[in-house]
Amino acid sequence: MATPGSESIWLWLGTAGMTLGTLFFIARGWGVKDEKEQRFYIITIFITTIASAAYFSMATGFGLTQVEVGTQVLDIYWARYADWLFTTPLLLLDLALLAGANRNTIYTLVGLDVFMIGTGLAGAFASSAPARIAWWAISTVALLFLLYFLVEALSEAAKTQTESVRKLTNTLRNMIIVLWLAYPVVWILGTEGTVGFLPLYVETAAFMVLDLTAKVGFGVVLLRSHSILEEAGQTTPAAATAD
Ligand SMILES: *C/C=C(C)/C=C/C=C(C)/C=C/C1=C(C)CCCC1(C)C
Repeated sequence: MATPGSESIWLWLGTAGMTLGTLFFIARGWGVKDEKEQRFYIITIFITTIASAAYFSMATGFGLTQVEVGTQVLDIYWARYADWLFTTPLLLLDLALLAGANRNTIYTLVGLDVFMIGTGLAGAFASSAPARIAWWAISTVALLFLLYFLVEALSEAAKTQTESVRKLTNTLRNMIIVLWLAYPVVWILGTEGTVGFLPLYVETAAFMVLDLTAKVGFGVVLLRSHSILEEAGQTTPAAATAD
């Protein structure tokens, strides 16, 4: 446990943003009776709830530790990984359920994702710069496999869905591709990569904007229409007869 520096402003903003997002989703989901639609609300509310607790822990210093790498002492916000370990699989679950993906697809996505966050965490704690970069590379390869699989498997699954569900699936999938690819870039250029191209202040702001967009932004887009979510998982008549 250590004391956050001036970057704490971004962590408090992150806490506030995730909390407001959670309250918004709860209010919006309050009267939802359809069981299928409720799943998306439950998952998304957990995502922002976990993130708001993680941000609070970072803002108050509980989620911060220091790691020695050679002569450098790095400020590492370990609570990010605790957050991501749960929230990234839940984001993938939201999308997979929308696309109507089967269990094997879901397990593969979640497996790759947990491996990616786990190896990223190892990189954050490794005590030599080459080891940190090696872990980063391993984690980034996992991300690339994950995104490839996401495109392949979800497009296939979404074929059986209605037009509006398919469109929403594609929008959310594209959000994931663009936003998630930015994380390893911020990481390697920031404190964790030891080159310190991005100071901790800037890095913390960048992760905060990414986290809010990838969680609250994602949730707003996903939960925008009640009717689309009710349609999710109902195969279209054309698809039902196709095989
Ligand atoms: C809400 C939080 C989200 C969507 C977090 C996503 C995080 C990643 C895609 C992180 C990826 C990483 C790598 C690919 C390599 C370096 C370490 C990580 C964990 C930053």
